[in-house]
Amino acid sequence: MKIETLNDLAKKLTQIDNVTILTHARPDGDTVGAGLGLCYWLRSRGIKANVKNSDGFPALFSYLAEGYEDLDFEEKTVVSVDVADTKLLGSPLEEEYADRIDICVDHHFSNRMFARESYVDGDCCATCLIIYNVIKLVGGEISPLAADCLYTGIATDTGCFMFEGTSPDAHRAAADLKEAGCRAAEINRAMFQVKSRGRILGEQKAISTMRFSEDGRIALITVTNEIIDSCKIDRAELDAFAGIPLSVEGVEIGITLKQQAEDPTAYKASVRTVSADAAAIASRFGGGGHVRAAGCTVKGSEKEVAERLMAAAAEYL
Ligand SMILES: [Mn+2]
Repeated sequence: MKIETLNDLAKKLTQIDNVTILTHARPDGDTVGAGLGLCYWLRSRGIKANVKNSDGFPALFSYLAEGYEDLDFEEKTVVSVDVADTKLLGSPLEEEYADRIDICVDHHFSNRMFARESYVDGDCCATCLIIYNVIKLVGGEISPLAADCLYTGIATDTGCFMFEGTSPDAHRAAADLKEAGCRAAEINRAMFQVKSRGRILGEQKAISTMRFSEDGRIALITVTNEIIDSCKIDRAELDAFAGIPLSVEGVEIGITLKQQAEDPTAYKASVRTVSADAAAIASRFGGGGHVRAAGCTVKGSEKEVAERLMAAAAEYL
């Protein structure tokens, strides 16, 4: 069943207790921020809540879990945040919870509506923004740590407020969260400025593979398994490589190929665009995504894959 309004969602989230909050595997700032932010807020209202992730919480987000400890209670309600499909829960949470999620809060249009009740706002920049809006609606206090959580999700899902879809609401929420005590500058530095040494070295090697076509309007880089292994890059850090080609002046379509560890003849392509339809390009190869950011997997030699993708992209300039 659909939860139609934010009001209805707020009502439900204030009437639950003994809550397990589920976040998606390979966690990002939005799922971790929404999970812990909601958890802290529920706890501040005397509601028992825990947050779970199949992969645990990455060190990158440990500042959001300062002082967090699981509470002991008999679970009554299961809520998922930023999870578009139960598959994304990963193992073991998928096996354990897939068929018994009570409330789903999400901002992906592609949400599979797997929960008993779902609130999905595909126009909202971040699940953290939905949680923030709920708290504002109920009129609750936001602790500095909860503010850190919600800010992190909004900042990361909007690419530090740089993506086209960043709404005025996202900026207003950020201002408000700053007033609530969030460490915006520190978070921005940790999320958007600091990189591991491996990542910097990997970027250097990946950039050296950059090739251009269509008078420099299309750029492509390849991150091979050799680069990933020799630079000891955490696979979680690889997502950020997708932005590199588009950072070159004059480039309108940027493509990043990632050789797959399990199958070296398969390349996962991330397509990023300034104004072209990235989803349309990716769908030519059986993939999909958003208008400015999409992905697909293509098999073949690196040269073949690169040439096929660049040729397809040229049709969308
Ligand atoms: Mn999200």
